Amino acid sequence: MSEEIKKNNYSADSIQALEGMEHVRMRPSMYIGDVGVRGLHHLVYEVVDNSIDEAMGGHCDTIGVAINEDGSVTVEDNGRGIPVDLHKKEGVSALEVVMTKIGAGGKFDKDSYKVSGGLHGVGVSVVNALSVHMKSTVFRDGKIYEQEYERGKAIYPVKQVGETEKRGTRQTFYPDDTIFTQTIEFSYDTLSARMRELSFLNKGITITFTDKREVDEKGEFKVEVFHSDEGLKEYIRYLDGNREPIISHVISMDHEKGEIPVEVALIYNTSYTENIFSYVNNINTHEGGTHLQGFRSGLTRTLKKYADASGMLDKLKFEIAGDDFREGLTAIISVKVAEPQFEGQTKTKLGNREVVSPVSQAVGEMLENYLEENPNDARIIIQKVILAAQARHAAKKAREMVQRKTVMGGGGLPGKLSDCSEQDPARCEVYLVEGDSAGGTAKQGRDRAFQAILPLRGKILNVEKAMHHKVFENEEIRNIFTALGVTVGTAEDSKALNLEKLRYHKVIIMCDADVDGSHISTLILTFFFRFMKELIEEGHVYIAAPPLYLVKKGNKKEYAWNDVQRDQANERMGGSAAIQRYKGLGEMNAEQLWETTMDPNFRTLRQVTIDSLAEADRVFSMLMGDEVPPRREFIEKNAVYANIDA
Ligand code: 0RA
Repeated sequence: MSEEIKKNNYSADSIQALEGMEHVRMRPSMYIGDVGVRGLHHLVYEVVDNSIDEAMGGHCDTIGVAINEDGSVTVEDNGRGIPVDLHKKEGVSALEVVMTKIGAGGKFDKDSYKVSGGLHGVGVSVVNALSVHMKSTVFRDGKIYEQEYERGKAIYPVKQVGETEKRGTRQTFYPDDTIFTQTIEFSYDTLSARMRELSFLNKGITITFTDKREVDEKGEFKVEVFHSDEGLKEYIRYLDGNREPIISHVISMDHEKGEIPVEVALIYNTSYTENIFSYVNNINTHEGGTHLQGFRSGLTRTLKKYADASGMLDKLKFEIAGDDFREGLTAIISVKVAEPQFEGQTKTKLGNREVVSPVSQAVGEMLENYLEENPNDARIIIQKVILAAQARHAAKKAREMVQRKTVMGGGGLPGKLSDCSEQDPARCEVYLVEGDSAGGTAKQGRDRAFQAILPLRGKILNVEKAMHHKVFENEEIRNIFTALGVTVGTAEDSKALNLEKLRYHKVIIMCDADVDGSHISTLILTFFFRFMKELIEEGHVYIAAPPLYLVKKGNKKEYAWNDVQRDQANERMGGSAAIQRYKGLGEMNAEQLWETTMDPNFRTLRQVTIDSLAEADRVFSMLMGDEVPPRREFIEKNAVYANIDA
């Protein structure tokens, strides 16, 4: 055993095989959350996390991530390389212990800057257990070592395969399709968004992301290089690129206070949206927690103090509330916590109390300095806060109107809603349908036992550009709230959505399969994302997929959802079938709409999911905001299915 390893307290019991690899394969969701698309991508994050840890410890600066030709993934870093010498207790190499024993990774290197935890940090052995094949290559002490595994079991002991000047670790794995039965295909966009996010969260590291599955016209792979020298400051500029700032700089800070490294960046823009993204150990904490609490209290306290001293609030007739300080605010908070406690429904809420005050203090100091040095910006911010308070009073009135009219208030359901007869929300679904005429067809075609129809008039309000009270005053939007039976505001949080009375567990957006239709779906999705995010996060939102073509010959008919299917259907019918292109839902009769788009046995529903809140925010602000060029570019790039679920 080497000196280094002894120094790191690499003793017999420091590696504990907590659970067997068999257990991982039996209960994969316990380790990676689920075995769907999300869990699949989680494998990559797990492996990359280890390299990020190595980089944060100051041992490497470059990470390569590649989707290979065969669909496997390779992650490589230029760190110290995982040790390969003998592990006394286990009688095999340290590498083999890390790769094949559950729970070994975390306790491995006490000196290193290790912060992984929570959702991630289950260890690379979990990835190994869930892969049909995995190969580790270590470049260390001038030598190249290799070991391969099948479904988590080493197929030979670590062997030296050559010499090298390089240092580092390379991991290649091919996910097990008997575990990931839904798909083992990695999404370029999902991985690329995460690598970008990681590069902003860990400034100075270079992450190269390559997709080798296909080549472009020039015969080259798709490659992106992510590197950020300014970290969160740059991240804010990226996120808010499609919004108009009202102050001259991104306000930011990066320091360790006490034991807890805190990084914060923020800006104010002309929008009415509060956009705070919080991270703990590079994990997006959707549900917030103590770091967010610290941020809010630091922000409110400091701005309030400044505003009071400025005299700008003197003639004000109403109270300023915490929310008012956050309208038009985009902020990112990133903390690193050694032993994070994650709470909440999705285990994405930080519970560590000791985090509150260091974050609050750091934010306070940062803001105080900025306001002092930029009095003009300070005035602009306070003015915005006052306007927000005014608007909030108006919005509150409008919202109370909606509440009074919701089911519980006895105001009844919207007149346009054709409800279903089933009472159990878990079995009920509602179709939000573009236009009254398609709504009529859907009403005839549906199974009224469990399917409700709510027709929406033309283009619903673009909430991205509207003040909040306008949103709650809008009739279509009020109908959606009332029909769904959800309300805004809980005892804990005035803006949280109350889903307890949700009347349908599937909310299905059904629009024409054309540009207008996709615009309308996007408007509805934007509304859900900004005002009913929990509805999406809980998996209740779906998009229906009406067919594009009807292919018909004699008494044979087939529907097609794309040109390939159309041509195949035509061929099956001998090549001379009549082809009808549906220009909208309106061209289908009730029976056709049922058969293709509403019958649970045949329809395709696309569930709307959010990989990254930050990326989704950016996409919505771009699609629905003022700037035209980036929107056009996005739509051209995503021509067939604009990837709105980011
Ligand atoms: C513990 C000890 C040492 C290296 C690592 C962990 C290590 C792990 C990973 C995982 C991915 N890339 C990695 N790079 C390094 C070695 C300590 C030493 O050499 O002194």
